[in-house]
Amino acid sequence: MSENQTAAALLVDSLIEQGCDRIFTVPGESFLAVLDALHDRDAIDVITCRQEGGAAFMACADGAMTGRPGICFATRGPGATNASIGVHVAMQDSQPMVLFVGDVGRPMRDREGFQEIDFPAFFGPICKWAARIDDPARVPEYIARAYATAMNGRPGPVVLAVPEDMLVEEVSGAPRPMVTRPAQAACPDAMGAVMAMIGDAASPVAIVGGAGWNARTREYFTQFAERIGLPAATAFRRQDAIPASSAVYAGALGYGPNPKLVERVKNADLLLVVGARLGEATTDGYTVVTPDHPGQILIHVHPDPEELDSVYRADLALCCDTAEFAETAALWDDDILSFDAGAQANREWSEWATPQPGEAKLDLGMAVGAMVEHWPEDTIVCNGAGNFAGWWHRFWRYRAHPSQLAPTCGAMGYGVPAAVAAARRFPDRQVVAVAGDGDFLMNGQELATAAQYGLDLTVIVVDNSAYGTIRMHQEREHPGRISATTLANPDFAAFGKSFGAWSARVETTEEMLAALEEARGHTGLRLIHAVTDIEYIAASGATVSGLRSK
Ligand SMILES: Cc1ncc(C[n+]2csc(CCOP(=O)(O)OP(=O)(O)O)c2C)c(N)n1
Ligand SMILES: [Mg+2]
Repeated sequence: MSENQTAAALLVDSLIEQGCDRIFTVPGESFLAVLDALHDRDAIDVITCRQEGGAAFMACADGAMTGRPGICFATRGPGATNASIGVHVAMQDSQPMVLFVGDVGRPMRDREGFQEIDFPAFFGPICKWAARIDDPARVPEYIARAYATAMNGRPGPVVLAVPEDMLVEEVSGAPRPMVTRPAQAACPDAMGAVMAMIGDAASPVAIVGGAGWNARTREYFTQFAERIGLPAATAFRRQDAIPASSAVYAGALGYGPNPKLVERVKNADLLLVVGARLGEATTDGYTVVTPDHPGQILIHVHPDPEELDSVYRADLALCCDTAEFAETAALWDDDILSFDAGAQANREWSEWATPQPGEAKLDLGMAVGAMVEHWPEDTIVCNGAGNFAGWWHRFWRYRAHPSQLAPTCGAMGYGVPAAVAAARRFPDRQVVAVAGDGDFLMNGQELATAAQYGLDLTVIVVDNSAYGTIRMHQEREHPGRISATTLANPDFAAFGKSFGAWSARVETTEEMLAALEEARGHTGLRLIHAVTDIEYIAASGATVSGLRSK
């Protein structure tokens, strides 16, 4: 039990006890006491960012990589509202994260004090738990609970408001011991039923990823699926859940999926869904798999009881840790049928994921194909939202774990901050942020953070002078009536250079391939400004004018 410490010092020591080794922040006067406590605690690497949206995205991505909450500190009203995008993404992406918000002093509360917001009310609907620490003596309890809540069941974000005057109070007390994610085993009877149901199936498909899926889950689930020839598809933006090198990898669901995979899922007589929520993007608006899925058996394995039998009716619902499930399945020693479908689905995916030269002056399919050949297998690919991401989702081979940092909730601006977090967490790996011209300028200023910390990462800005995705939908709904979707852009290569990056501007496939090679040979910041034609809009080969004529 320590005496004479501030609540802020106890808070920081409680974070260290929970294994926190990094925080992302934009400072504010509301939590100076925390910054002061961090001054002489080397266990925590403090990353000072340029906008709280970027800082919160970094924390979300860090949580996705480590499985323990990524930590962000932001100041009251203006900082917290900026950071809210990261909280929303962590919620929809099921990623563990804790956002601390410096709050107004307790004597100022409820007068609409300077930058005051009722944070538990503001964040309540977009996080797992939002609370305020009023009593310094309870700091250890709140920190341990924040970690437990962020990691338990379906992981997600927690928001804790910390009043300025509470942080400077002196308090005695010690951190609570480290909490771990409870790993509930799969019930043996239910496992027997799973195996019997799969054994009776003619055309089963697995859809996996999410909810604390980790390297162990991946390893065992892949073993299991390979052993029985089970086609293993990944949920939207969970492509690193199964190695792309697996002989039964069937590709990813989500936007622009392989039509053959969609047919396979629709025609499956049994779906083994592990970790995935079967959200709107994965199921294309709840159509690829319908909530009642007539004629199909649905086995749903998820660590959170709230997810089971909620949107989707499950024929068999297993509430357990995905790694526990996968290990038990991999080591199951009763013989069950083996299917040809895994190899077949893998061939269909491989064909779909192999780029063919197209008409475009700068062919992004060929560029990603060249990256697959020349960049390391464990390269981490990060992206935000926009059409540009489609080429990487379709043609990049996500072979390592983690190797995909991409918001399942489709928030723009995620790629660069996620790449900053990845480059700091994995300094020996290649990290690539792929961004659109719209997407990039949402958080492109975090290149300053990358430069400040000497990080090695490459940014590819795909510039079609448009909010292309929206333009594409606009052309379909309101042909020929372009409204609010055109962008006049800066010189992105010069922008990169201003942060000290090596950069190049490319307009053709040949120039792009050469720039990629050169970028790979450099260290530090690298930026490729890839100028593309808005007409050439989707990895599926669709064009804006093609849509117009529909
Ligand atoms: C934060 C945020 N704002 C708005 C949107 C809506 N939105 C989705 S994609 C998109 C356009 C993306 O443009 P760009 O980054 O240039 O990529 P492109 O589609 O042109 O490849 C917009 C505005 C969003 N998903 N997220
Ligand atoms: Mg664009």
